[in-house]
Amino acid sequence: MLYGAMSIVTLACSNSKESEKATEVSSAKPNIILIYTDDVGFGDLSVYGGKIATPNIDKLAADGLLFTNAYATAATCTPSRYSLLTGEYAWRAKGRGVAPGDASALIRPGVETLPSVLQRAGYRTAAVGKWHLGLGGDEGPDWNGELNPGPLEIGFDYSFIIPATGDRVPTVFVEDHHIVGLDPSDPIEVNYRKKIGDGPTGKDNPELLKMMWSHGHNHSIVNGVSRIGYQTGGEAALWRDEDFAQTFVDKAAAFIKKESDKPFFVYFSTHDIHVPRIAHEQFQGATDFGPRGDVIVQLDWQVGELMKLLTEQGLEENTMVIFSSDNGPVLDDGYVDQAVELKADHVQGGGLRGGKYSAFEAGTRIPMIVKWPSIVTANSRTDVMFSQVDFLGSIAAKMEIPYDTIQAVDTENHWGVLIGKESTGRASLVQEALFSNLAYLRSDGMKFIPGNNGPDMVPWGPIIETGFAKTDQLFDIRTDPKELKDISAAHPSVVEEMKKELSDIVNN
Ligand code: NG6
Ligand code: CA
Repeated sequence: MLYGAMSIVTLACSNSKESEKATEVSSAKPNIILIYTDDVGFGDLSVYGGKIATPNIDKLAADGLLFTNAYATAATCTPSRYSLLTGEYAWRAKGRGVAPGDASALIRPGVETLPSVLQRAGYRTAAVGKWHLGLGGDEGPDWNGELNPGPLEIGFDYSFIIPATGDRVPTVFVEDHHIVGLDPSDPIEVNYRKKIGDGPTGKDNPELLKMMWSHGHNHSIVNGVSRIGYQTGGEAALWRDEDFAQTFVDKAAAFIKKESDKPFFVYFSTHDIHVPRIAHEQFQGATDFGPRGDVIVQLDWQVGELMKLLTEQGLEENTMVIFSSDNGPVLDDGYVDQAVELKADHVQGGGLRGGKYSAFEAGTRIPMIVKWPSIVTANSRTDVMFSQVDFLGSIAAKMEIPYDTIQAVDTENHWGVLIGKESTGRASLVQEALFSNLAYLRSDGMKFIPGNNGPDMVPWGPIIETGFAKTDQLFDIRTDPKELKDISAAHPSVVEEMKKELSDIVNN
């Protein structure tokens, strides 16, 4: 199903006196849970036309507001997360592309962040799940010592994370400043340049794998899966991929139960549906779509568990739940998990062109739902353009908390759009694709992809068009939502205008 061509905001009306009263009582400082999923495409959820049933996520939409023109800032994880948390486009400095698992902290103490704004508003804040924004100072992470700086130094009161993604070493959980369950007599060592220790690798010992690699991902084997990077030691601390979902739900639940006498913010960053797609045993085989289907079902289960908790704790009415994804979808992203073979009629990008890594729409247009029963109209829908870089500015404005506008230079206040009460959003946004190439989209539907020398297909395994061409491209995504017709030759003045606008933003 393709929503791109819709042009009016449709908001169901239910403005009773009752709901206005509730608004006054509860709207000042709602709890906020941001469920930030990984690689979930615009068409991956059943509420967006996906073939795999996601009843709990669909229920969020039935209870809240569904976005059809919401965007991550980038088509990969690290830059999207960087921008979401800081309110600054990641491409403004080098070194903010997909981070290796031993990267230093990309967001340093003192930098303005969404959680630090919320701390100043009196919130208790937690980061649970995938991090992928680096840990430690310039010398890199001290895995056997204190992992500092990390989430706690940039606005989170509590963190329980995996350092990067499931496909990268070290394969351990980190709680606050330390690896969980590390035995000091068996220190862990990590190396991204050369093999260390005498453990098996995916390259040399494929017979030990429960899921074969397809490209990259053939270094150290942990839990029957080979990863990117080499690792040795730390045996007692090594994770089981199957346990991610339950572990994250438990950690978030414990935080919420402990902190619910104050407003709280939980950045619940699921590993699903990133590779390796190893669902818990209870979800394995849940659909006919293979491991990618399993982890979509597991993702939906996590949403259901969190919503159940809110209801049990009496927190549902005044908790704003935001559900979104960090970038678009990919099928084969490095493991042989039959995502391509079993896809059948599921259209992960919802009919948009491209996918993860791409400058085309499927790279950054992502699912987004906001549920907040006391404020947001149930079963409503908006096609107003929204960028995740605006969470900071919007929430800060709502809380009336000043923030560092020099650092958080790209964020704007679109609170009204976020809660479905405003039909004008930002005028334009920048989309970061592979190799930091940029595309530029205006709210009038004009999309400009500057000419560049990048490859036209992602140059390793995934069969995805990058959207790059040697010459400038122009699309009108209102009339051509699949970006099939480059109209740059017919509209040279629009190309020039947009080139100038993009250059002004880049040089700001
Ligand atoms: C790529 C990995 C891919 C994934 C991606 C980051 C290879 C061949 N591919 O380099 O598997 O890890 O990085 O994904 O190594 S992201 O969602 O975290 O940005
Ligand atoms: Ca991602």
